[in-house]
Amino acid sequence: MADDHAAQAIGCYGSRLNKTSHIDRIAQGGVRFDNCFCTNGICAPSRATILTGKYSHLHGVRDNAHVFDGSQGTFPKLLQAAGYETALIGKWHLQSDPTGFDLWSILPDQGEYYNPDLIEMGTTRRRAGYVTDILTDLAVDFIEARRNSSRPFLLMLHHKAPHRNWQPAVRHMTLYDDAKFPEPPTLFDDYATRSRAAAEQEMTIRDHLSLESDLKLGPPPERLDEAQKRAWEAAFGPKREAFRKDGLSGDALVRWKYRRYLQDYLGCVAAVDESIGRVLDGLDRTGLAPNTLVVYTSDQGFFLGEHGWFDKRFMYEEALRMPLLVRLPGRIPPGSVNKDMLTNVDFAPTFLDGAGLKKPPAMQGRSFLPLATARRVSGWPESIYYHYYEFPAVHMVKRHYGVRTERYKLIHFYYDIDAWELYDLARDPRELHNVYANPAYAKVRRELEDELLRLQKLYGDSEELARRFVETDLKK
Ligand code: SGN
Ligand code: CA
Repeated sequence: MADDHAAQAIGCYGSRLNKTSHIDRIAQGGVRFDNCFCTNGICAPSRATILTGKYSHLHGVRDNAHVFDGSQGTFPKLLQAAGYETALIGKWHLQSDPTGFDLWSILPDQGEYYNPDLIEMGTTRRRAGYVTDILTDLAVDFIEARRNSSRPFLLMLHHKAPHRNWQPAVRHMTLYDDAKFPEPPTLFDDYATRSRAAAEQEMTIRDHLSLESDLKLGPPPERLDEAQKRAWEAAFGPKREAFRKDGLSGDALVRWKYRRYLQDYLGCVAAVDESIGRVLDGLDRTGLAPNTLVVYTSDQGFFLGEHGWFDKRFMYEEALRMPLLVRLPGRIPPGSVNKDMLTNVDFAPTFLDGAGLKKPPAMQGRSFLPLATARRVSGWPESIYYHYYEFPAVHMVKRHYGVRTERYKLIHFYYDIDAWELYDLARDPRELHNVYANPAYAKVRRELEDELLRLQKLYGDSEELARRFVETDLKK
């Protein structure tokens, strides 16, 4: 799993920005899911959902400030009980110590890109090098060690990259210096027709990226060693000089920021792609590949300039969609593509299914493995439910919940606002025209409102519960 890796920056999803030849190997050998969505688009809630197979209001991590209660049921615990050797390497972000793992090596909180600290089974130590490489070394060591074991295993490798503030490995610092990136048609979005939630966020490329740290016009971070600092200077120093000389402003400055943002974001992705190649090679070398379920995903999507934004959180497409590639030789036909609607709530039941285990009744999702082999699974859900809570907080994306079907999306923003948005994704894939008040959509709107209530009831969420959480969150 990567952190904040959008499908728009993955080759096999049709990226116009970069190539990811190693990540694509998973899709070539398995299935690419085109409609996988997160149910609450930030880090800790998504991770807790993946572990528990439950929505945020049930596992308790509704935003990044909540501490995960590690005594609850998770899929790693069930695999462990079934004899699996379980390991967790990388970003965790759930604040309590991991449970259900025989071995864990985690980054404290968000972790650092260069010379990061790792908490290894409770003991903190600093490791020299670049975070994506260090985590990959640990993962490959774990895979190599399986040669001497007859036990099945679970390995969760959770990269920090390409999370903000996008610091690439030394070897990738200038990788995109000559690249020209196509501009998203909505880079200069004016948010007309939408609720004020879209206009009032704080995550625009124009105003909310810092020149110093995000766009690296400042000095190298203290944490770098001397050689890393020299490489940093060599890569970013000339950009600082050019910036001073050019004196850009207005839209030209936005375009410059957009380009600098993508250069570093994609630079970070490049190391993640190499990492996946090394992990897949490790599985091949040890002979484990033919009998291993391999999954590549990200805790949520990300805006790469669409609507003028970076970051995620909104129920709009780029942030909502999770990349999801799954390989299981012998069970999933190579090169498949699936368009059913699934969510991160379905992950835990799927992983249990892959191991031949039944999901406990308390898990809310269902295994999507049958989707990879059958053209249609009868009774598969045709809509997904979303609920985002972290407000007021960094980036100021208002609380909202909603439903997405194959064609439509209905969103309700609440708390310091009471606003509805409705999108016809077939006519308006970029979500620029809110048709909630359009009489031509009255029937669609009623149907979606019913569907939203049905899903809230099904999953045990409600307007009233949302109001209660506002009170408890604000008291914190
Ligand atoms: C940090 C980032 C934010 C980001 C959150 C949550 N700022 O606060 O941009 O939205 O993490 O990200 S930074 O300047 O410190 O990078 S999450 O993926 O962990 O949910
Ligand atoms: Ca994230």
